[in-house]
Formats: sequence, C-alpha cells, structure tokens
Amino acid sequence: MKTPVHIAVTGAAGQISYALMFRIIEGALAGPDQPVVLHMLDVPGAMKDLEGIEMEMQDCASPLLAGVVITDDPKVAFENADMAFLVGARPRGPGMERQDLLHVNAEIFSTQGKALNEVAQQGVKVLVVGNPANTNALIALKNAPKLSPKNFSAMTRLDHNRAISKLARHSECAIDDIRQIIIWGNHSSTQYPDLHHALIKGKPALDGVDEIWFREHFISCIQKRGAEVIAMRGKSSAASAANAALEHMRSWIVGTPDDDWVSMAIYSDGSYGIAEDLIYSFPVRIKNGDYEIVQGLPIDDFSMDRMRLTEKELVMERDMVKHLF
Ligand code: NAX
Repeated sequence: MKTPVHIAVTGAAGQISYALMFRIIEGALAGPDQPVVLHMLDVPGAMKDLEGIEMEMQDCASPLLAGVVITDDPKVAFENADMAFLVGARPRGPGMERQDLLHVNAEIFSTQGKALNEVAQQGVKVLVVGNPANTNALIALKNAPKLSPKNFSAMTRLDHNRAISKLARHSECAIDDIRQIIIWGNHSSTQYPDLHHALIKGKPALDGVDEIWFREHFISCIQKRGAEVIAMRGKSSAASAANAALEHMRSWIVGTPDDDWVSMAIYSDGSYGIAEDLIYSFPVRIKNGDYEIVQGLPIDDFSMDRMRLTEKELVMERDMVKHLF
C-alpha cells in the first residue's frame, strides 16, 4: 500500500465540497491505488455537519480512505497537506458591497495562507475556489513567504469547461474534438473566454463558427453562465464546480496532453504584457507536476483589449486588500 496523501478541503460543510470529497475518497483525484487522509475544515458551527459527513464516508466503505480529520483550525487542517482545496468563503450578504466581500474574505485567506506557510508540505498544491478566487489566492500566497507563488492557483477550470461545452453544442461536434480553449484573467464577469487558438478536429474553431456569434454571444454567455445557473436552481453551481476543481488538481498532478493545454489562474510573471503580481488565468501546459504558461500565441487587438479589461479589475481588487500583504 502507498503512503497516504493528505488532502485538505475548506468549506467542507458546503455544497461544492460535498460534491467533491466523495469523489476524492473513491480515487478520482489521486488514483485508484492511492490512499488519502481527508482534512475537513469549516467554521465552529459546522462541526456537527462534518461529523455527519464523516459518518457517510464511513458508510461508503472506501478502501482508499486512510483517515479523516475534522477541525475549525486551519493549522490542523493544513498539517502536512499535499493538496489544499480552499473552497470555503463568506458569500455576499444583504447590503454588502463588493469591497466588503473582498475584505471579509481577505481576512479568511490571510489566516489560511499563514497556516499553509507554517504546517503544509513544501510542495503543497493549493487551489482557491472560494470567491473572489483570484484575489483570495493572491492574499494566501502573500501570507506564505516560505512557499513559492507557484504553489498557489485559483480556479477558472469551470469557465474553461463551460466554454468547451458551449462550443461543442454550437458546432455540433464532440467534446473530445475540441482543443486549446483559453480563459484569460479573473474568475468574474470580466473574464475573457478566447476561441482564437481553439481547434475543432485540428482545424481553427473560428474557421467554422461565425465571428459575430463568438464576439456577441459566446463571450457573454460564458461570463454569465454562473448567474444563469443561480437563476434556474436558486443556488450556485456545485457539482460542476466540484468536477472542475477535481480536474484542475488532477491535471496539475498528471499533466496535460501534448496537443492541449488547460486554463489556470496563477501568479503572473508578466507574460503577454499582463501586470506581474496578480493571479491571472493563462493557458498552461503541465509536466511532472510543474506548470508553464503557453508562450508565443499571437494576440490581436480585440483580445488584448479584453485581456486588459480583466487585468484592470484584478489590479483594482489587489489595491483594495493590499494592507493584508
Ligand atoms: P456554501 O455556502 O455551500 O459553502 C461554503 C462553506 O464555507 C460553508 O460551509 C461555510 O461555513 C464555510 N466557510 C465560511 N467561512 C469559512 C472559513 N473561514 N473557514 C472554513 N470554512 C468556511 O458555498 P459553495 O456553493 O460550496 O461555494 C463555495 C465558494 O465557491 C463560494 O465562494 C463560491 O462563490 C465559490 N465558487 C467559485 C467558483 C469558481 O469557478 N472559482 C464556481 C462555483 C462557486 O460559485
């Protein structure tokens, strides 16, 4: 039997984590022969919920579940963590401005960044799902000086998957026919889902779809898909978000295929002229657990304008929480 990996999930009593954790313990993340110890973190009032979830996990009789930790203390949650899914966050309450939301979450993620810094494995892979995800990830990494900024990422994989699915339905092709989708920037309504480099069966996607459809329909559809799901379900995306979180981390572990890439919000190194010191979504290729931004893609003015717009929003968000760095 392999040595168990330690996987921390925050917001473990919430709806995304509920859809995520049972897939983790059945081997969908670390593999069918890899035991896991699951560390569940939530607020003190949710401890009973977590005990109930642990009971359900026991009732799955999963041979891969090597242990469960239930806690409201980030230092216990992140002890020896090889991977951390930072899902828990405060939702926007009545009368709360975006700035208030940034502030309450900034405090959560600075505390969690410090705890990761102290007790997680040096190579810990951190995925921030909780919104505002990009800026929360930036705050966490700024509070973890012993770790590399490369340990931290935020999730745009759900947007990436939404873009693939939308294009496949529009083009009447299979999901597997599509390659090289990109989500640039922030996981927010300013994100830029880009089809200029996308391929369908090896041919440029934009050769087969109307440019007007792409510019005037596709982009805003992906940007607003989360709100559309809320309007229908009365709740935000959960199973699809959990699936994307799992795929994000799985790609980080096993790598990307030679003929494709994925979108990940990561610490900007200035590629494509995007400001450094932001968590910005780029196309990345991954090998041996290491991701690199795909370089050298030609960017036209239409795309650059949209990449700048979402960059500007991230700079604004960073300015609002700078005091916590
Ligand atoms: P829920 O409200 O169902 O669950 C959130 C959980 O986090 C709750 O159990 C709450 O007690 C816990 N929590 C709050 N503060 C905490 C803290 N300081 N430490 C530990 N746990 C804490 O939300 P859910 O639907 O699961 O969504 C979680 C987050 O994902 C939200 O911020 C949401 O906006 C974000 N999303 C991000 C997406 C992305 O693509 N990046 C898409 C889906 C989702 O909207």
